Amino acid sequence: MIQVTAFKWVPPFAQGSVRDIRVRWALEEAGLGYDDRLIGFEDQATPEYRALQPFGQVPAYRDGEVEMFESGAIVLWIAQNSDALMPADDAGRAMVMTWLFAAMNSVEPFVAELATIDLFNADKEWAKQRRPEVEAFLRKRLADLQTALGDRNWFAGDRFSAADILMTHVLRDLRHTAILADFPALADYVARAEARPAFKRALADQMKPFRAAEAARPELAAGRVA
Ligand SMILES: N[C@@H](CCC(=O)N[C@@H](CS)C(=O)NCC(=O)O)C(=O)O
Repeated sequence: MIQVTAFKWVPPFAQGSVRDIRVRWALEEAGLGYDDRLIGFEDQATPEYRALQPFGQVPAYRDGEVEMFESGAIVLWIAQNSDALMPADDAGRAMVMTWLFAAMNSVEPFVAELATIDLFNADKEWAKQRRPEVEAFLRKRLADLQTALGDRNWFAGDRFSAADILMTHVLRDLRHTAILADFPALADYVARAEARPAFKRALADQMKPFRAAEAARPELAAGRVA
């Protein structure tokens, strides 16, 4: 049975964004069942967990064949054997890989820098000074991304693919801002991806343990944002 590690609970700002959702979503699209192995913060530093994920993070993944970490690599691995996530022809596969890496390497750093400022450092003086430039760079990247998408529904060959899982997840990390509203084609793209039943199942399954933890300890839910 495929196994994916995930957290038992994370603070509200991270709920729905933890990177195991990338893997859960890919597995759902591929029609593959899996077990989620839930870990607590106390498990992250254990030698047993570090052997699976050297940085103590989630997700880690194992199936009958391989053990892996790095969500992008895991999604790519799952996609290689799934028509739902990757076309059969070489040109199509190359395009999926291209856009999957574009999401992680050419878009995510800009989104992550803004999120780091807004979610962890908003009240710091350096963050207030740096934020306008970070947002300006991000907006330029989003404008280029929107142009690249054009009037297509999906990034690689205009069919849903593993690349869209990564790109959607990256863009979702802007949902604490209104920035995406200024890029309507990208906002529609994210909405289209989030409407997929496989995404909804992945999200619900990530949230399930968080809700259970909060039902047992209501103080954990304090500060929830949508
Ligand atoms: N590049 C890694 C990053 C994994 C990562 O940042 N995981 C976060 C959750 S989204 C985590 O486990 N954070 C806890 C920590 O770093 O201690 C991947 O994509 O798998």
